[in-house]
This record gives sequence, C-alpha cells and structure tokens, in this order.
Amino acid sequence: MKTLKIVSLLSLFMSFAAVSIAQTKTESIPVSGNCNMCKSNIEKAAKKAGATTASWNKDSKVLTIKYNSSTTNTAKIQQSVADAGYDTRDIKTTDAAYNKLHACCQYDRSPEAASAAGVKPAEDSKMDCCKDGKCSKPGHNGKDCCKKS
Ligand SMILES: [Cu+2]
Repeated sequence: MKTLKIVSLLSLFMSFAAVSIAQTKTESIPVSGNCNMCKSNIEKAAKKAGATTASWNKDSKVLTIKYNSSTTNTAKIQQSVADAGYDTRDIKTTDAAYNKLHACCQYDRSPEAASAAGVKPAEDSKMDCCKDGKCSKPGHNGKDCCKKS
C-alpha cells in the first residue's frame, strides 16, 4: 500500500510538471516596424494580449515572446500587435490602424520590404481578399482566404 501511495504521488507530481512545461512557450515572430517607438508599441500590444515577456528587435524585425499557452496563443498576440498598426508574420493590420501610427512609425508596407522583414506581403494575407465573407480572388470559390486561422 505504501508503494502504491508513493507511485501515485509521484505520477501526480509528474503530471503537474508536464503541464507547467507545456504552458510556457517561447516564440519568435517577424513583425514590421521602424523605430524605438514601434518597439514600445509592439511590445505593449503583445503584453496586452497576455505575453509574459515581449522583446522586438528593430534591426532583425523579430518579436520574441514568452507566453502561457493556457491563457493566450500566438494568433491572439499577433492580432493585438496588428490592431496596434503593425503587420505580423500571419496577421496584417488594417489601413486605418496603420494610418494612425506616428509618421516615423509608418514603415514600408511594400511586398519587398515585407518579405525582407519576414512578414508575408498584405496581398497574401488570408483576410485581405475576403470581402463580405466571400473570397474576391479568382479560383478561391469564396472559401480559402475567408477562413480565420
Ligand atoms: Cu516607430
């Protein structure tokens, strides 16, 4: 009986350990931007969406985040960064949010600059060809680009 207790305690402890390992994730996500003001905006937006740490490098254009996977995810964090006016690897900002950025923060949104930053150009964005819930791109049959990932 004593061995059984120890074994069950041990497995309980191990399952807790496994859960806590699974919860903290670190990820590096390309995000477009220019300057230190962008850095502060991007990091603030990532933390607002639940990132425990967020650090954007203006030279490499990479945002490194740590987050708890039980409270948030990369889609939420990227959406928050996009809402602040910045194109991320997977989620594009809106023209309205981009236009609200300080003039010095209005980074180059050309496809060339986007791919140099590691960000998919806006034309390739899933939602950009989606108009009124229907895909406006020929051959997509109203499906592909309107799916929210
Ligand atoms: Cu800036």
